[in-house]
Amino acid sequence: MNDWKKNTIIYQIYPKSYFDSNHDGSGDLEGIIQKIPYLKSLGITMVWLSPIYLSPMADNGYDISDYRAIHPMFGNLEIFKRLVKTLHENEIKIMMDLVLNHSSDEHPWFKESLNKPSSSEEDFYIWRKGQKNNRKPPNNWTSFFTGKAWTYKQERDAYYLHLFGHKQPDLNWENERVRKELYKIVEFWIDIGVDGFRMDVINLISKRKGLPKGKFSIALTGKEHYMNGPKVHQYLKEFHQQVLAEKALITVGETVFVSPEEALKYCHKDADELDMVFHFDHMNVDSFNNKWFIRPFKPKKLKKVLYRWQEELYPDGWNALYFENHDQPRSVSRFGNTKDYYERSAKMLATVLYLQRGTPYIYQGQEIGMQNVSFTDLAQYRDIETLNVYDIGRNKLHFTHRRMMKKIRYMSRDNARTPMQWNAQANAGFSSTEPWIEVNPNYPNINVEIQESDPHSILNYYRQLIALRKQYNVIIEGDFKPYYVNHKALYFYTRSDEQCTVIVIANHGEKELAFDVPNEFSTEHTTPILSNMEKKPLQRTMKLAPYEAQVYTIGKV
Ligand code: ISL
Repeated sequence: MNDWKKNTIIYQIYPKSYFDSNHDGSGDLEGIIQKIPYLKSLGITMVWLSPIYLSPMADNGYDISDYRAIHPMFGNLEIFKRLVKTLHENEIKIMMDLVLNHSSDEHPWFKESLNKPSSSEEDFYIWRKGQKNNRKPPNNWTSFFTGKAWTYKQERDAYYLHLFGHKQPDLNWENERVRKELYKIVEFWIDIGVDGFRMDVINLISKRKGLPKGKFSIALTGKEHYMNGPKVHQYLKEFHQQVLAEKALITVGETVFVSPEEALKYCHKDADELDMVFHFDHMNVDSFNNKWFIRPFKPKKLKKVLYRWQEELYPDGWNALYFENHDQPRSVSRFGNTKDYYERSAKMLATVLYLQRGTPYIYQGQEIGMQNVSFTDLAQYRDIETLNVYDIGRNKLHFTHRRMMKKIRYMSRDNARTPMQWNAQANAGFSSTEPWIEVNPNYPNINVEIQESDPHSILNYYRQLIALRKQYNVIIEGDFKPYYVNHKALYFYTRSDEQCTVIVIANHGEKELAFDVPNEFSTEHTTPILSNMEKKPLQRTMKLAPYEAQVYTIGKV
């Protein structure tokens, strides 16, 4: 991977919730343009936009009905081009979200496929006759959003496959015409000047021939027949060769349920597929089998997963470093302590994550420590997955309302989707009118404006971390080595190259922690370079307060 790619620091924007410039309650592209000075001040070098294409918005834009058009809620192509130009003038690149596993059922391709049946190879979607004289779906696969992965249509007297919502039919990648059409779409955006792509659930695009019956699973029945499916690497190599190769693009694939070994097949430096992937191992540490079966968070689990990925993707792969995105709860609420150590724990989490080897992804609002939202009423939620899960929980599993609301408050994707908190004015300065989803009521205390003026804020800590990555090449390229791997709360790892070593130490716990610094590190020639408390010298025996983090350099820089 080229150096510029390794140096890139990516900031994810969920456009609907970022900044509303036209007073309709939803964020838009013009709003992002207005916030470019803020983005620049963070030091990030690329923004990734969640989908802004034309869409009926059944899944907030992850259901696309025209891949070449912008949803009017966000603006139009002219404004988009101005956004690209203005970002580029500010030395910020732009990454688009590509949703190529499925489209919307309102896409003309689907309408045509519905009304003009063809043979299964020529179809743009995956249609099958049902079992039992067409009365039962073709197989037992279930959808990511609960329920069956098949919907019957009278028009064709058949069922179509949708691994997500019923308004998100899966595209038939077996059909070469489908692939060619999708590649043309990608070229369209490259020609406009886009610098990278995040590929939604890209490891699901190849389904096993015959669509066999799946093994029952509380998580997802059928997944063994399409996760990293038989032709996924063939397709991605073709995609790379025909469209992506030789272009200055960053690509990241969202790959659900991959192991490091599987991940390497996508992002090995010689794979000619993707630069890196988003895995979910660390997002599963507080649940069991299925994200809605929540269990208490244990810091050691998280640490082990992070270390494992650091070690196993080295040296031929490359990590995508993230704790948050538009599908995940807020990390400080999840892995930190918002009650007693709110700021400190938010900074500690950022320290251990972003000094690892890989590309940092910061999700909007994470840099100010935005927290989960405590909606009390189901009607306050907007997310399709959340609403479906409530329905199944109540009506199929007979869980109480209280139990379901507790799960939702912890895990709902809407935790990440409440409007960006800009200031203490009405609607958190996000919009002059009522937003599409309520703002987190904590906005008078947690917002950009307050944190701008406080040198010790979470926001300014993120700026320091970003600056460090730019200052020390060892943080980008250096080897990773963990110590105290079995300790339940202590992070101790190094990054090193021939010139310099960076030591990262942190206490992911509620109790003070004492430990010895291994003898191989001289305490004399170390320099403290960052801390979420007071910087202090490295000593043979160290004490760390709850959630304290300290970072040092040894040697020439
Ligand atoms: O949040 C999840 C549901 O439990 C994840 O499993 C999520 O569905 C999965 O990571 C895929 O996510 C991506 O594709 C979805 C879309 O809803 C998500 O927003 C997107 O990130 C379908 O396009």
